Amino acid sequence: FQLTVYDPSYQTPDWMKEAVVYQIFPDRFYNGNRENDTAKSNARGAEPIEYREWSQLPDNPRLKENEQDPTYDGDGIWGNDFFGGDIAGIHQKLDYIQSLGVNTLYLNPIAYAASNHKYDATDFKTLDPMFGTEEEFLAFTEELKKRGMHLIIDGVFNHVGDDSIYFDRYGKYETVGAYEYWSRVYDKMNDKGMTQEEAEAQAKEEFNKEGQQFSEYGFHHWFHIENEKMDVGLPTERYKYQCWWGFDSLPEFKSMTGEEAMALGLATKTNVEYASEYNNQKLVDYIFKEGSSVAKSWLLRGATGWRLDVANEVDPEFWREFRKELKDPSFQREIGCDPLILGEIWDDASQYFLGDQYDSVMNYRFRDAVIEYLKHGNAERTERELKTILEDYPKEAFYTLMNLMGSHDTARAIYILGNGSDRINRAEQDQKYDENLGMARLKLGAIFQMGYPGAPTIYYGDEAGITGSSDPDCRRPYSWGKENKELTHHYQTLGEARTKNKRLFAYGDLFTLHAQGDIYVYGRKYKNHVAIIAINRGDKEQQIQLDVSTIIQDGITLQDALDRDYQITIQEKNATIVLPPFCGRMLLQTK
Ligand SMILES: [Ca+2]
Ligand SMILES: [Ca+2]
Ligand SMILES: [Ca+2]
Repeated sequence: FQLTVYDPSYQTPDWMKEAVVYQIFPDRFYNGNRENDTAKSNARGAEPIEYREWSQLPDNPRLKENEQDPTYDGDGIWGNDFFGGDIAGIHQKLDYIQSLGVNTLYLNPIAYAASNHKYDATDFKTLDPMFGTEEEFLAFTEELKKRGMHLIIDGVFNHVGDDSIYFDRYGKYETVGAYEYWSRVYDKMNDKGMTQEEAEAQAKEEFNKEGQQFSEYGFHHWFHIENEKMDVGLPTERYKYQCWWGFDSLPEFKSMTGEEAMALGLATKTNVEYASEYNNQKLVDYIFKEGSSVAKSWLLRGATGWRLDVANEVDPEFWREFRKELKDPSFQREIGCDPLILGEIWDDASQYFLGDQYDSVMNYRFRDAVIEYLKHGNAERTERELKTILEDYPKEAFYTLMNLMGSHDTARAIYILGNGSDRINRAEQDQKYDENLGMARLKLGAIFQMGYPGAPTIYYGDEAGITGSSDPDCRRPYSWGKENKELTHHYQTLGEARTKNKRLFAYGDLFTLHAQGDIYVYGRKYKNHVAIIAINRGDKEQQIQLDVSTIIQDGITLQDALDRDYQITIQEKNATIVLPPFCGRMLLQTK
């Protein structure tokens, strides 16, 4: 085991401990304003926008590339298919969302970007025009506030899109982007034999004449672009530059030494003694330090937290300073809340929970452990895995974790639980996938999540029975009018129980009462208030008798929130629980 030594004053937002989260991929939830569907004329560069009907599936160019699928109906281009979902659509569906017991939204990126997933920012500070206007966004956050709801948005501060005001590879924006600048400089050096100094001077003059603006933040110095051509003679010919995982659509912020940053006019001092994006002080100012920065301006517009994409690829010092700025008491007073800082970390996140970086992470460890149990039994193993998480993390972080069953980055939970394989491109193509089995197990997974410490998180449409293999199949439009009502009702019942017993579930202690084979039982206790969550993932009825004297007294009666005819009374220290096949119970104390 490990010992995590953390700052004793480490605190995380209580609202996240009390949260039930609904994650939305905004293009795919609901089209609340058809006018913005055509707000842009192009996707990335000169690529067209591929408009798709709500009843269609996401374009998956792999179906064409790998399989020559005769039913393929896309245009072969990645990330340019749009369905029209927007902020107005989410706004209009808030009653429905709240009916699930949800009090917090997590939206995939909403800032201006070329692709449908928007992890390729064009302009970090502006709402994407296809998602709506500034007014629509402010009306939305105003409504969330009125309803006491919170909003987590998604930030990618490791890279941007090549089609952006920062890089401007395609010459679309008034600012002088880095690619636009250096490609012109290198062309002059290579074609006209100029020195770099001469080439830069002439390029600057030309940009000024064209009426283009050099950003005061020095965007043109934020990236690493070399005087070396790639793909020579092909339509994709370009100068070589550093990009995320080799994707030329995603240029990465350059790591630089303090001396380099000072020489480029990006800093007046060295922040760290090694090459880091954190030495680029103008970038730091722009992303989170000044009042009009990306991170602060969205919080001032009503968001209440940030989910940080590929957080582990950015210098931890960057995040330490990020936390200091956002957690500053006077800034918290200004925005009226303690903003959540949540990292995208897939494995052990202990090093980020020492009090100086994150409040929470997307808890994929929880997802993996619960899915493993639901698919294969062996509750002992899952209990060990979950206990390791509990032991690894400070309590403040553990109770704030985003406990998900799936996301935009994984196949849908119902599909995986129904024995679908995420190596198959489309759920319907997997002969082994059993949707009814997936649904039965998903229901149990929802019970597990809703009773557990941390914020249970529903990926939009999981509660409606939407299926899908890995990305992009897991990003299907919400099935309005064709929802699986039984499943939705199940989530609503659980959400109601979680809401009515908020303090118990948000702050209560956790007790594993039994974890063996197909059966997993845990208890929650807050002051004198107790709940028992009992799950049988097997296909045989089981009756279990458990000594519960550590958390509950004789004579207390508990009622199943999911089957109100079922009650148990504690007798001689014991709880006796009958669990039919594929049954989960959320047993709550009656008065
Ligand atoms: Ca496409
Ligand atoms: Ca729309
Ligand atoms: Ca430009």
